[in-house]
Amino acid sequence: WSEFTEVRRYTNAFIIQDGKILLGYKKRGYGQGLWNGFGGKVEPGESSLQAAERELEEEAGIRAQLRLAGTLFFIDAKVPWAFHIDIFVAHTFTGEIIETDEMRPQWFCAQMAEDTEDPEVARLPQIPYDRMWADDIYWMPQLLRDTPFAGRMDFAKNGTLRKWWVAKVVN
Ligand code: 6OG
Repeated sequence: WSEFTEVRRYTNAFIIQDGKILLGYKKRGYGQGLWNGFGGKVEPGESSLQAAERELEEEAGIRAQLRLAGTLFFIDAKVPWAFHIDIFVAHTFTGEIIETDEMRPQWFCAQMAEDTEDPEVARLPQIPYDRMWADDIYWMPQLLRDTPFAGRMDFAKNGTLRKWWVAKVVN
C-alpha cells in the first residue's frame, strides 16, 4: 500500500548563541516567504552533516561545526516522496553572516524564561512561528533546550498539518 516510494534527504541548520537564534527568510523555492534554518537537499555521496555545512555556507556565508540536534520525517500529500530532514545546530561560527539570493538572515530572541535577561537580546524580535512551517513550533523548544528529538509530520494537500508527533531521543 506504499503511497511513497521515495525518501528525499534534506538538512536544516540553526546557530544558537547567547540567547539568540539565527533564522533566514527564504526568498525563493520551497518554503518561500517563510523563516527557517539554513539548508537544502543532500547531494549524492554527501553525508547529511556535509550537506548541512555546505548549505549553511552557501545560504548565510558562514562556517560552523554542526551537531545533529534532531531528525524529522515528513509526508506531504502534494508530492509523491517523503522528506527526511536532519536538523543541526552550532553555538559558534566563523565568517560574516551575509544575505544571499536564497536567504535573508536575521537574529531572533531565543531567550527562555529561565535565562537571565540580556537587554540587547530581549530587544530582538521573537521567533516568528506564524511565519514558519507549521511543525516548527512543536520541535523548536527541544532545539532551544538542546534536547535531542525526533518527529513525524503529515501535511494535507491544502498545506495544513494533519497529524504529528515529536519525541525526545533518550539514547
Ligand atoms: P531547498 O529544496 O529549497 O530546501 N523544509 C522544511 N523545514 C521545516 N521546518 N518544515 C518543513 O515541513 C520543511 N520542508 C522542507 C528543508 C528546502 C529546505 O526546506 C526545509 C530544507 O532546508 C514540511 O534547497
